[in-house]
Amino acid sequence: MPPPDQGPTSGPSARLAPGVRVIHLGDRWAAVSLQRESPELLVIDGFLTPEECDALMAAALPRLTVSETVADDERDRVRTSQGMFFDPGETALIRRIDARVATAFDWPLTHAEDLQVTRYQAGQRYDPHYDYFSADTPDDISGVRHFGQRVATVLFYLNEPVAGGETEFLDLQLTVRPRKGCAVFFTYPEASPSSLTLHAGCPVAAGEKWIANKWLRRKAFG
Ligand SMILES: O=C(O)CCC(=O)C(=O)O
Repeated sequence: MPPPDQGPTSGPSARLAPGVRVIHLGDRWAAVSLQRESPELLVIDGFLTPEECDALMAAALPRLTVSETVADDERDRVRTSQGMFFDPGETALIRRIDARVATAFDWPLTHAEDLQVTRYQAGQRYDPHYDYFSADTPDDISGVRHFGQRVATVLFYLNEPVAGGETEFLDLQLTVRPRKGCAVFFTYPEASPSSLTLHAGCPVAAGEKWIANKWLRRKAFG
């Protein structure tokens, strides 16, 4: 485990050889249905069980508030959804998911934000954005000095909207359709557009879309 003020030397990664189609999550194995390099991007089926997805949505529902973005004044324009954060290690389920993320992507639990759950209703979306913080948002850059930059995202789909709600990676010409329990992992070791991680949550055309996010940091968080 690295000291809290000093990140691990290399970044989070599944460290899978090209073409490997399974990943060990610690307590279970899961199927890798897509693997790309530069940036490392994996789609992992069954990272969460359907029951775990249902339990996360039920626990999050009464605590949802309007979602924020990296720049609050932008929130109506770029992200229209409701969200909440679980407290660190709040329940056995949260601890289990944290442990799977740490094992799968070889990254200390200390260097990760709390699990966020987001609900999009019909018509809601998240416009194209990067997950790292930029120098254009001074408050966030001050957070980066304390907690380190974000270096990877784990995005979990908790349900399947009736229509729409795909995640689009604009630089990669890649569209991922939400499938319950599936996780998308992608890395951006450099906080720059050269990471090719510009992505968007497409508008939900019908039904609801529920996701969870875990962002991994360069330094200890919290
Ligand atoms: O909703 C999606 O598919 C993408 C969500 C996203 O980009 C985010 O939460 O940072």
